[in-house]
Amino acid sequence: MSDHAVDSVAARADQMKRAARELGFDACGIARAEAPDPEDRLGAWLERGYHADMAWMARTRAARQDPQLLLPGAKSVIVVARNYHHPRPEQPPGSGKVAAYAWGRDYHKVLRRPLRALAATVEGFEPGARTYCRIDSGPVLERAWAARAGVGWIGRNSLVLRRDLGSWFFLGVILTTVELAPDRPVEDCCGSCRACIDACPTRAIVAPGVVDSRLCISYHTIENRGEIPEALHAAFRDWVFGCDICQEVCPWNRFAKTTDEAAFHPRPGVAHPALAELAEQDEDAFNARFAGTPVRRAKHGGMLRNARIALGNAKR
Ligand code: B12
Repeated sequence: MSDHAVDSVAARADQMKRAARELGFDACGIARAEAPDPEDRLGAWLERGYHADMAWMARTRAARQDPQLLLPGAKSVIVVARNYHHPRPEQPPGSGKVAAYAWGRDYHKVLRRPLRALAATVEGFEPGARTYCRIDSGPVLERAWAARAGVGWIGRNSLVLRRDLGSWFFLGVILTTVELAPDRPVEDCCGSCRACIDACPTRAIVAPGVVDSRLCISYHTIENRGEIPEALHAAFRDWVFGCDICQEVCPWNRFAKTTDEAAFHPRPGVAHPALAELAEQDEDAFNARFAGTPVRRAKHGGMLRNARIALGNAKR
């Protein structure tokens, strides 16, 4: 490769990072589009059944591990992070808790446009350049890419962490056929801390960085479309959608700053819905209350189930 080519891959990478900042992203890093998971951690996770009933995780295994299946000719992977942190509002008595990522407008919708605009920047570098963009909606190992791109390190709770933001951020990924200078992974700063492992009330973090979804409150309250095993009910406490315990206890989250994206600020009635009301709410009321937020993913029936468990816990 000539010096000029090296310069241009570095200059293009810098330009991408500037564009990402201008579009409101809090961090941006670049990785080579190599196999993201050579140790087959995803395979081991699936073989142990840690994906619970998320059959789509098993179905898309090959694509998650090979970027060439998603974008033939891919050379680089651009990873962005967007802070969604906002302090938890005061919890009224008799209410349940919704995970912070779901308090505002759905992040898929908020971040789609800026991610597309960032993709347009890289497409402008070369005639015929192609991109594949996803935010939590494609068969992409977003956290493995984020670690490779130096956007953060993978914490014991399995979340990507940064010294400046903690873990309260969404990830977005762009695969591209354009070559860009890659970044280096950052140092793992968890040290000997095991606060998240010890705080999880269902012991869902079965090894550092490994979550068994069959035990995870987040999985059951968001993704599980069936019954929640009774043995787990008490540990769910007042969580009715998602769970933030393994993030709330993380010392790095003390450094989190409130997001400047107003769309992620808590909407009235979303962070702490009244349990008695939620457990009786009809489908129209559910849809109206949570319109445009990620909470819709649990569906009306799922939220009734979750609210009844939390109501039972409140009476214990
Ligand atoms: C399936 C899924 C879930 C499942 C399973 C969670 C899990 N830990 O795997 C459930 C429903 C439980 C879940 C819950 C949550 N999720 Co989720 N989830 C996903 C999804 C769609 C796939 C994750 C996945 O591939 N899991 C399978 C395992 C095997 O992969 P992995 O944990 O990513 O691990 C890989 C690498 O991290 C690597 N690895 C692991 N350890 C190490 C160590 C080293 C040193 C290295 C180099 C690599 C490495 O190995 C694995 C394979 O490569 C991603 C979006 C995406 N497409 O990636 C969002 C995503 C991971 N979720 C996200 C969020 C916000 C959450 C919740 C916080 C929501 C909430 N408040 O309730 C919780 C957190 C619970 C937790 N501790 O994980 C964010 C995380 C952002 C961040 N800062 O990390 C993501 C990235 C979505 C997004 N675009 O923002 N989630």
